[in-house]
Amino acid sequence: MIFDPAHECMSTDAMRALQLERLKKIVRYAYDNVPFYKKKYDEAGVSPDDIVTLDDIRKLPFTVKSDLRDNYPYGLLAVPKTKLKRIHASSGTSGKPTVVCYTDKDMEIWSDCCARLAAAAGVNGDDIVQVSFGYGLFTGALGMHQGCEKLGAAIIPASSGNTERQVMLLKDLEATVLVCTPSYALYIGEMMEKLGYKPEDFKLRIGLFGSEASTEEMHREIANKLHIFTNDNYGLSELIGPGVSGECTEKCGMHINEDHFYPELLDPETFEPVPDGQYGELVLTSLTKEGMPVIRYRTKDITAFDHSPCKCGRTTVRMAKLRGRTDDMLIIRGVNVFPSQIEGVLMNMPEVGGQYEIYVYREGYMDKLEVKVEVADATLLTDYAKLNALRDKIKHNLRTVLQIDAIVKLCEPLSLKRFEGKSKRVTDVRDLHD
Ligand code: DLL
Repeated sequence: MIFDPAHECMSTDAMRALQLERLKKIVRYAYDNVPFYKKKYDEAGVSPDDIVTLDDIRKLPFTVKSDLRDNYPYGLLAVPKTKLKRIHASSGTSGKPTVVCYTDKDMEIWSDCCARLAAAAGVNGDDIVQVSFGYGLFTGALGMHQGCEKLGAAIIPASSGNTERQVMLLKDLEATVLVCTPSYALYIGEMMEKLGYKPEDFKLRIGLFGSEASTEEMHREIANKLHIFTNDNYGLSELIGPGVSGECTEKCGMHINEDHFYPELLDPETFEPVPDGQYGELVLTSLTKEGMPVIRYRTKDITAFDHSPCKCGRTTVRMAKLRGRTDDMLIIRGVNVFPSQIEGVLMNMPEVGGQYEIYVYREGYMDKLEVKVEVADATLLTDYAKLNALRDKIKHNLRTVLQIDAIVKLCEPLSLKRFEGKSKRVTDVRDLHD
C-alpha cells in the first residue's frame, strides 16, 4: 500500500517545483524567525531572495550538530514555546543532549512520514505492532508508534529491555510486526531459540528496523531466524526522528520523503555534488518544519543516491543503506575501514554468529585491528585444528575486503555483549595511547 501516492509517486518535475516552492518559503521563514539563521546568512552575504532555483541552496551555509548544541535548549525555535506540542532529545555521548521541538503541524507530518515507511514495508490496519525501541526522549519509539497507529494498527508499546518478556509479549499478544534496532532483533531471535521456540510459534511477519547501521547480510540473518520480511528505516532527531527514508518491499534503497526533506549528497571534502551510485555525505534540509527548521544539515552519514525508477511505483529518490558515518570511519595503518565492511564479511560466513566486537589499539607505532566474533557451533571450540582453520578463513576474508590484516579472536556462542537499543561494537583506544 502506498500511504500518500499524491506525494510519493509525483512526477520529477512536479516534485522539483514543490521542493523549490517549499525551499524558498522555509529559508525566508527561518531567516525571519530564527536569529541564528539571520546572523549566519547576513555574515555569509546571502539573502532568502537569492534562492531562485533549487541549485541556489548551495549558496547557503551548512548547519552542524554543534550549532544545535550551542543553541541549547530553545535557541533555534521559530515559534513561541506555547505553540509546541512535543519535545524530544537525542542522547549526546557527552554534555547536553540535542533538543528537538515539534508543533502540532510537525507532529502531523512526522506521523504521516512514519506511516509512509510502515506502509511501504507492508504494515496495514490489521497488524499488531510491538514497538521495542526505548520509549522516552529518543524519537524512534514514539515516531514509529504514531506512524503505525495512523495506519490503523494496534500498538504494543513494549519499550526495550527485559528480552524474555519481549518474547512472551510477541508470542502471547500475537504481534505481527516488530519495531526495534536490527541488533535488538537479533538478540530477541536468540532469546526465542534459547527459550525453545521456533519461528512458527509466532505470528510475526514484518520487522521494521532502523536507527543504526546494518548490512544486508545482517538483515538476512534476522530474516532467517525470525522468518519475517525486514526493512531498514533511516532518520535523525535533528530533522524529525524516524520518517526521513525507508525501504519498500523491493528492498533496493530507502525512499526519501523528499517533499519534506530536501536531500543533497556531497563530497565531504570539496562539498561538490556526488553522482548517483557514488558515496558521499548526506545533507538534509527540512522543507516543512515549523517548530525548528533545519537548513543544510550535515548528517555525517555516508550513502549513495539512486534516481532510477523503483518497481513499487514510488518516484522518490532512494538512498543506499548507510556505509557508516564520516566520524566512524577508522583509519588503520593508513587504510580507510568502515565497521560495516567487517560486518558484511562476518555475516556472510555461516560458521560465525551475528555478534562481533571491533577493537582498535596501537602497539608501538603500529595500529592493530582486533575482531572478536562468536562461533555458531560451540563444539568447534574443542577442535583446535578446525578452530584454527576457521580463524584463518575469517582473516583471509577480512583481508580480501579491507586490504589489511586483522587479529581474529573466536568466542563461545552468547558470550559477547548484546544490545537492546543502538549497538556499540567499536572501541578505538588509539588516542589514549598517544
Ligand atoms: O535513530 C531516528 C530513527 C529511529 C531512525 C528509529 C530510524 C528508526 P538519532 O538517535 O538522532 O535518530 O540517530 C540518528 O542514527 O544520523 C545515523 O547515523 C544513525 N541511523 C539512523 N537510522 C539509521 C539506519 C534516530 N537505518 C543517527 N542505518 C543517524 C544506519 C542509521 N544508521
